[in-house]
Amino acid sequence: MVKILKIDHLGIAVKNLDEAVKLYKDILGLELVKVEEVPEEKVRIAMFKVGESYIELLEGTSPESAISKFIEKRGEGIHHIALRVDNIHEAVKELKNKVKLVYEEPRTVAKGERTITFIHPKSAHGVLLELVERREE
Ligand code: CMX
Repeated sequence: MVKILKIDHLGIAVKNLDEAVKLYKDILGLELVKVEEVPEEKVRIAMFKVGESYIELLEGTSPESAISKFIEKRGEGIHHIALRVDNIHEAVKELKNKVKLVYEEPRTVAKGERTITFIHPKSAHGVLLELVERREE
């Protein structure tokens, strides 16, 4: 059985990251943990801490980005739910014959900080599910 530890974050696709940050930081008063570019995924993200989890705002940095395509088709909104796993390679081994994975070989991104894959929304009742293992909190 895959060991899922918690909801790591909710990913929200936005057109303009700096504009969206104002709502979460200045109006809602959440703690902005970091803003970073993730070139492997062609996105720029802002992470806000909400209790034990995060809200991740994502802006596409290229028209080919999954985020830009999502916004083009559906507009801004919730893009994915990320589940923290303790061992992503074990999780992939366990799941690959049961669901459609976007990356059968998990990708390590953000200078090694996390390793990710996704369960395709067609295998998950219309929700894109990210699986993420973090090197450290
Ligand atoms: N949530 C729910 N459904 C989604 C979706 C999402 N985020 N993205 C696409 N879909 C739906 C589309 O609406 C479409 O449905 P219909 O056929 O009913 O119209 C279907 O999935 C299309 O699937 P597809 O043809 O396989 O591919 P897409 O080009 O739309 O890409 C996906 C979908 C999931 C493969 C692509 O978005 C992907 O590779 N995602 C993983 C990478 C990613 O999302 N990176 C950004 C985040 C990075 C980070 O968190 O750091």
